[in-house]
Amino acid sequence: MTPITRRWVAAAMTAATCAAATIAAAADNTTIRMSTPASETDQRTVALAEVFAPAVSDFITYEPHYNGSLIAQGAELEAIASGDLEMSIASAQELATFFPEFSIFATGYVHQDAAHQVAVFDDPLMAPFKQKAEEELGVKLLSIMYLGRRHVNLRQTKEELTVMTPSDLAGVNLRMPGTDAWQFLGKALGANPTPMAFTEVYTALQTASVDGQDNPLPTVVDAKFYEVTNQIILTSHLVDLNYIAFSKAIWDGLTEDQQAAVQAAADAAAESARQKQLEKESELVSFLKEQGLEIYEPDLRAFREHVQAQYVGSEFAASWPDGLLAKINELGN
Ligand code: KDO
Repeated sequence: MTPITRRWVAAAMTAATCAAATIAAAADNTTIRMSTPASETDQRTVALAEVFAPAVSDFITYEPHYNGSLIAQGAELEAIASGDLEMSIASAQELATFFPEFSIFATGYVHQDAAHQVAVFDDPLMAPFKQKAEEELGVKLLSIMYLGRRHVNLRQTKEELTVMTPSDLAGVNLRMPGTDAWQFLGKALGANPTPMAFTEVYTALQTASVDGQDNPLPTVVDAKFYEVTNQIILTSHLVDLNYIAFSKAIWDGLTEDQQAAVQAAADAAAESARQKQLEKESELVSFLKEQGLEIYEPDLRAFREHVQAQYVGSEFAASWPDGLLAKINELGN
């Protein structure tokens, strides 16, 4: 973190700790505000509402806020640090804005599948990352959620633009979420990335202010992007994840039994969402084809090699602890 960010976070965390102590002293029941840009029908938020919330309802009132309605996408971690929020579904890209080394988990073609994500998250290699987020940001990373394989999804028909290699994306105005790690990935794919909040993407596609976006198939369906796009190129450029992020100040005010219940509930919700998301990924190709979208696999080797080559020698790679990429690879197939 920069010195200014560090000072800001330290001050915000002190405020959050005081607020949490007041809450803990005042009541056995704590309200947990969860904010996300995702909808209430996204499998991750469904699992939080249907698996997490009931399991902790004795001592937690779960208050979800969807579609970025409470906190704008990307501002959730700061909000948790300052006590304005208690929970979010955070991306590695967002954590990388505070701790650049998290960008390793946001790098194209690093994670291989959902099981690999879990193996990495549960491995001791993750301990210093979790510790830093707790100690320097006041955010406890409880569990890992599977978002899915991100693919490129364009307005142009395949006839207008066929994408087989990264050079075919030259000049394509691709919406990517708005942090440096996301923008870097968009460039690494060969496209011209445009930062934009998730909640604005549908309209941007509809009005042709961007050519396309990237997201896993369940998100393309949940957010109805298929209504305003014509093709999906199965680039699988990022097996995407989110962390269930929880206020450390609130966590510290819970009893040991309550902490264990919160942890178990988060793990159960993550597992439930992962299975549903995997199921949806395998089913949705036929649904999307029925909606008239063209779906095809590009030259995956060309994409993988191009993306990986962009990271070599990048400022992101410079922040990765020595040997970490090799350890992550060893945990895969
Ligand atoms: C997106 O903005 O494209 C993204 O997929 C990024 C993810 O990290 C995640 O925040 C997600 O949006 C939202 O939860 C909406 O699904």
